[in-house]
Amino acid sequence: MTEAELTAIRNLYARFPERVAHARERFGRPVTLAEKIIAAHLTPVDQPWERGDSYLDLAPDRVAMQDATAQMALLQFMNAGRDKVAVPTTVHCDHLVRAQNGAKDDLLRALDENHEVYEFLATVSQRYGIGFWKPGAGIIHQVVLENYAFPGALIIGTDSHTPNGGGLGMLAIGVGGADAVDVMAGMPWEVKAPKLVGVHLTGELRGWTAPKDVILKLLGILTVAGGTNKIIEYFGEGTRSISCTGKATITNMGAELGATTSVFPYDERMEAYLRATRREAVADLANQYAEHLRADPEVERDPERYYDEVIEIDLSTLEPHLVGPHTPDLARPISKMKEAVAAEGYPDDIRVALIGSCTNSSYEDIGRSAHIARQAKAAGLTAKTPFLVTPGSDQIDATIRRDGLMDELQAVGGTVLANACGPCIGQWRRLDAKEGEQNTIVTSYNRNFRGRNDGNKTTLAFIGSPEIVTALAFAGKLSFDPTREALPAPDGGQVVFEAPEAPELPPQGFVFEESGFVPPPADGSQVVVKVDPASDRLQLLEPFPPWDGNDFIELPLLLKAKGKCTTDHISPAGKWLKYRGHLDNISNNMFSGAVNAFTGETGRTKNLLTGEYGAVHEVARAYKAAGKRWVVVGDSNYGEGSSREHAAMSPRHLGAAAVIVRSFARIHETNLKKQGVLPLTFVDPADYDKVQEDDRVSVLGLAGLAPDKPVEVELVHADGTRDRFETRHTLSAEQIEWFRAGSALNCIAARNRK
Ligand code: MIC
Ligand code: SF4
Repeated sequence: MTEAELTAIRNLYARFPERVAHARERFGRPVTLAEKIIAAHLTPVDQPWERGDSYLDLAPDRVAMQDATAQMALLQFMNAGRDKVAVPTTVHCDHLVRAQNGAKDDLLRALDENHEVYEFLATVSQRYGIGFWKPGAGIIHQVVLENYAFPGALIIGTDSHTPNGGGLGMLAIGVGGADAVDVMAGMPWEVKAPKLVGVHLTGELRGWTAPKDVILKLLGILTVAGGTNKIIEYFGEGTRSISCTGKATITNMGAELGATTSVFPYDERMEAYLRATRREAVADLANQYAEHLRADPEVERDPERYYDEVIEIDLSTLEPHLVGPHTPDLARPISKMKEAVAAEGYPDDIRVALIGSCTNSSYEDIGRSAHIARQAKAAGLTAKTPFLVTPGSDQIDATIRRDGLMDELQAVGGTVLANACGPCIGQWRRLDAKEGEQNTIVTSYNRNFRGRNDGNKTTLAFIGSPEIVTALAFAGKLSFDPTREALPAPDGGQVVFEAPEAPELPPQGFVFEESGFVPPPADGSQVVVKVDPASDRLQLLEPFPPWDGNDFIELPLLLKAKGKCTTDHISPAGKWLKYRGHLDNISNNMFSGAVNAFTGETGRTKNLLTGEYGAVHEVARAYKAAGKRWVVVGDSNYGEGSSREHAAMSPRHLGAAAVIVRSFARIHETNLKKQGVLPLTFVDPADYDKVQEDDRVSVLGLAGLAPDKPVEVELVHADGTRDRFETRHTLSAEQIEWFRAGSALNCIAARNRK
């Protein structure tokens, strides 16, 4: 930690007492933790703040970006007309490493395959004053937790699991690249004032039950849309029974609720983590300001008065859970898994078990898994399935190696992968299952959308805690309940696993690994940013054209998507991650995972000019070539999942004028706004059913587009009949300017030119 970083923390803390007092005064009541942190970051201090209604302008303390999203963010930033980033910023190379043979080989191959992209990210970072974490150094969220997160902070990150930092008592929020560009360009960050959900944790975590089970349980209660535009604030004595990294698992996966972010109150477990990660000075400061880093005491006594919604979870009776397949909110306790396997016909044989990822690779997680492995080895068992381990960072990796935990996992058949995203994001060269083959895998990751891990839409992925996944690897059966059942041992006896136990922090301290970090030079103005004009991986951006001032009249319907349409459906990752810096090339994946509501087919649609069916991106390109823009219609929680703005930029690039859905996920809706695409929601969700395959769509009254004013949409059906209905938008006055200018970036660039 540098002196400048410590000074910034000191200055922020010094603001807390006054800002918090001001917030109490304005609301005329005690305030919650999230409210305190927001109050300390408002810019200006006095602005309208109605939960669920106003837009807040905030000043984040820092920006973090991972390689797959940083490319597009930084290509945009280069057009913003700035010389240097306005706030501390880091880039982390984690998503582009493919998992195949194990850490060493995989990393070498990644350095070779992605050479050009890493070179771009390294030079653009140097040029604009950004810290650069090299490939292999770790996954963004783990590295941020170890180095930059601190209680009371506000950071934004171009990755939906940025809320991982909430485990250390901060508001860490996932955003699209264009939001990061605003902040790096010195502008405030804008967000809809979130509603607050209070989650009251009582009792104590113990035995097999892990922090992961808290969030899996909550997903079952709130579902994948239940957190949209809300902050999940945990409170109650149960919070103290969860380690800092365990809290981070819970807040990380709060992204799966669609929540703006999640946060825990500052406590001694966080203090211990700060000290263990060599940030004693931050721990001392946090202790000094501790009362501001927790909700006011009245909040816990009468939570209904302060939160929009309160949920109770008793940790003492919470069972380990497994969720899936295909969605993280299909939750059930492990004791009900046998029934689910029988009733749903899930393949019972587990083909691969995977632990780690940004969500679950703490010292404690690996220690608890190693405890299971140790017991298995003593009984003569080895893993029945391939067992893949992804450490979250170099620091964790080096520490668990030193302490022998890695050896224990390898001794029972574990393969250690690079400290990177790998199989979690489809960067997995899986050789044991064929495309189209139904099969079961278990992971301790956070997402399990179709095709997510191995690109195979018929793989069923179930998510559980690392210790449960490890135990399942020895059974090889999804229906096995390690908390109650025994496994046959080679000596003819039976093995019953004891509940896992492990220290939350390494007794001998962490091994510090900083060789992966390149700080920016004091003056980067002479650094040349490398982008080869002939590259197929990087492409400089052209500004999108401004709105022409006319209504959208009878635009072809490109696609009506049915059911779940996540960003993985709109712009899949896996093999496509390669093109994250090349807008035209990546656009060839556009909507390739979306289900066509008329045909049930995936990734194909009718070209209304020719009547023929084709890949959605091809049809879009045909419209573009014919000088036509187009409209997409979608279902509920459209754009759930990733922060990748490619899911908005590709549509914009190929001609999207408007996207009309039943409801949006937060980050994706903002991404569409940023890129100048109109995001509209049906006022009456039943109007979705009026949309027919050959429709032309008009969006009317755009000259009068104003905040909170509904927008009229007309469908012109093939037989000439019409349907008219109202849609809503959530654009603020400023966001309407983005639409008019063609994108938010066009607005910033125009301002910086003045
Ligand atoms: C994810 O977990 O889906 C990712 C890959 O980390 C994404 C970011 C991306 O698509 O690059 C996310 O969560 O935002
Ligand atoms: Fe990487 Fe997976 Fe974490 Fe996303 S969820 S940052 S892909 S490890």
